[in-house]
Amino acid sequence: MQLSDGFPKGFKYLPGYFSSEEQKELIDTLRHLIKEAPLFTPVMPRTAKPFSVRMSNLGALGWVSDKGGYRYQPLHPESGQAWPDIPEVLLRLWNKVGDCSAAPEACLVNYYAETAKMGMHQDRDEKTFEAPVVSVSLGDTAMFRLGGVKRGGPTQSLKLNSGDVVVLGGESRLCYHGIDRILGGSSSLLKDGGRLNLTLRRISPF
Ligand code: MD6
Ligand code: FE
Repeated sequence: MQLSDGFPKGFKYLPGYFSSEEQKELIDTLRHLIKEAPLFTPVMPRTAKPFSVRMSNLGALGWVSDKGGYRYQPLHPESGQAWPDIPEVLLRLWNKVGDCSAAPEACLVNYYAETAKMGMHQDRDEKTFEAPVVSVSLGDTAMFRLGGVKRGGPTQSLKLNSGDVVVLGGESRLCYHGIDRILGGSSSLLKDGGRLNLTLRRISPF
């Protein structure tokens, strides 16, 4: 089922896309990958204020933020190592739901402890907006806020549960969005609680 009523064109909300068995396998895979590319705490450009979310990346390029700005880079900022490959299961997801002929180049991994959140933002550090951003939620439920392409317009709130997939493509690609809060204890998928969000992205024009 694909719910699209009331959502911007090109936005897809695919609740329960991954079964609980598939979610467990994905978490096992991610646990190994995060050992190779540990979560780090990015800081805001200029102010150096730390994000409440911890991050890592998979793929040829990874999104980082530090005093110098936001950018994509091929190496982990702390270990200096290349990011691990994006696992097959996520490449398959992109091919199924992304409506895009080019492969993803980055998978941003965001870890939210119970108190973490993410302010309203657009994903616009990519060099192309032709490709969508495909997002997977795992672990505790999040309150996701979706706005329009202009800051300050009307917004709607959506609960993202473990296993849900969201696609920001087409006209919705540059919609503002953020995470208002995490519902702590709502899932037992992650041993230590909290939420993982994966976002698959294409950076280069194709
Ligand atoms: C999150 N998601 O779900 C934050 N970005 O934790 C995002 O920032 C996001 O869900 C682009 C496309 C889909 C998303
Ligand atoms: Fe985003």
